[in-house]
Amino acid sequence: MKSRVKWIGITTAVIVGLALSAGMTAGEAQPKTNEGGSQVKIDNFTFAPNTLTVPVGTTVQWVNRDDIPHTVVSEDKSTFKSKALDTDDNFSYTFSKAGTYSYFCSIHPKMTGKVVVQ
Ligand SMILES: [Cu+2]
Repeated sequence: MKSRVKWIGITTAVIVGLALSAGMTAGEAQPKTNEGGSQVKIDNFTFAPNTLTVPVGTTVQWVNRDDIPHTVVSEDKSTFKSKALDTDDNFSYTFSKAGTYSYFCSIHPKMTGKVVVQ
């Protein structure tokens, strides 16, 4: 009885170990399109990080992890403007000029965020 429990424990450890190493290999093989934390997560009516600082030329991706739709619209409403993003949808914009870009969600205008490009 005791040895059987131990065997199950070892098997679980091996399976978890294999899964982890497989995951790491797959992660390394992917092109690094979002290097340096250039992703903004939308969840619970919040953009996180609320202020993101990136170098010029960075493509920032917003991904909606909330269970209701949100949008990503620049303050001037013309620099960038996403469609309504459903859960797990994403939107990307490449910042080719330095500056501070404030943006908001047009569905919930109290949701605001900022990208600082330098
Ligand atoms: Cu919203």
